Amino acid sequence: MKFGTKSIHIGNNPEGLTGAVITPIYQTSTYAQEEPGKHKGFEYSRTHNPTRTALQTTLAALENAQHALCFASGMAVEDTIMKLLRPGDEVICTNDLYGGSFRLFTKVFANYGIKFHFIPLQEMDLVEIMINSNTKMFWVETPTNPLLNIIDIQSIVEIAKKYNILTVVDNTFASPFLQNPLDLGADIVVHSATKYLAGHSDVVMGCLMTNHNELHQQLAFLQNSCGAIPGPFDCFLVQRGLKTLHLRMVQHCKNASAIANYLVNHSKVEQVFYPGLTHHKNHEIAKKQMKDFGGMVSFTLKSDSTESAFKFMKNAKLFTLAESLGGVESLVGHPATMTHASIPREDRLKAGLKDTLIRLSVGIEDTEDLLETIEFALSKV
Ligand code: P1T
Repeated sequence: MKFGTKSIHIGNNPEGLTGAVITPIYQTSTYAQEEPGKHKGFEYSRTHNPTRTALQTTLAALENAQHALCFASGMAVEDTIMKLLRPGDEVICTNDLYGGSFRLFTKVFANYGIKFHFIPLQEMDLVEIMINSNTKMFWVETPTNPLLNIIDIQSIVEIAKKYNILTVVDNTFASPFLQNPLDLGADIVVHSATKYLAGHSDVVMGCLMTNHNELHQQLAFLQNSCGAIPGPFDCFLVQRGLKTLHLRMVQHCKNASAIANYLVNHSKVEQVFYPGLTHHKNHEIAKKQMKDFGGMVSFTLKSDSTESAFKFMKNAKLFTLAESLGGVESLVGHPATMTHASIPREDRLKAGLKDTLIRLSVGIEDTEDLLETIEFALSKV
């Protein structure tokens, strides 16, 4: 079964009592039991809820996984995965990653004795040097947020298997329509479902998928013990969003590619970060592991004043100035003061994230209108 059919049919079955075609929002905290311990598989909604189960079934199918778990946010997923580790364990992470992930790792889990190494994982020759007997996990974000670096998942997995290290891939920027890390050997895939999966900027949620039965059990245990679950209404919204993911992603990619190619040829633009550009340094790896190149484009202007960047953002009227990404409407963001402000400036600059970087989450509007907006905003710089 192909992706679009799966997103519409798997996990979406008419409900037994009435035949309702859409899975109901089971707004209940608990379930009647016939006798103590005798129930229909649902005891309490922190552990299981039918609306959540339906969504998890769809999500697992979209990442070719046996198991999926949904959480209250992308950060709640990351928090739960880190609880697989013990004091003294070490994690090797991408040095360009979502600022909130950096904050969780360095400001929360570092206090519990877990050590994080941030390196450019796209430079494969650096990877093996960082491994020691305490290394337990690779945290791979690809494409990276916000610089759109591409990390070779298969090559990381090869090294990870050699040293018995878990590979976790944050697949938020690609979406399962463009990239399936489990097929490339990763152990766990993570999404901020807030983004492309939900797709309409109206819900905050996270999810993970895996093919390991034991890991799934451990993660479900942690989820139930710690409790960061999404509510049934949010599950309904994400399940609805998923049904058009395959259509939305095509237009996101088309628009982003048109904008990236326009920016590359503009006299006021210094550098464009988009893995679909043939001169992008990881373009060949992107071509190998992704079906298309995604809806995110970052760039810098030749003028190195943040004021110029702000002027662009102010005048790009169809791009709302806001955090987040992956919704149908285009957004523009300034990572240094917004999504990545929690990373110390020195570390940001070391990773290549300049104060003047502009990040676009390109929506699914008509291409011509978006190009016109970009042209106008650049004329004001
Ligand atoms: O916002 P939340 O659903 O908790 O997801 C966190 C998260 C995890 N991973 C990646 C790659 C992300 O981009 C995010 C959230 N990012 C933004 C809010 C942003 O604007 O970049």
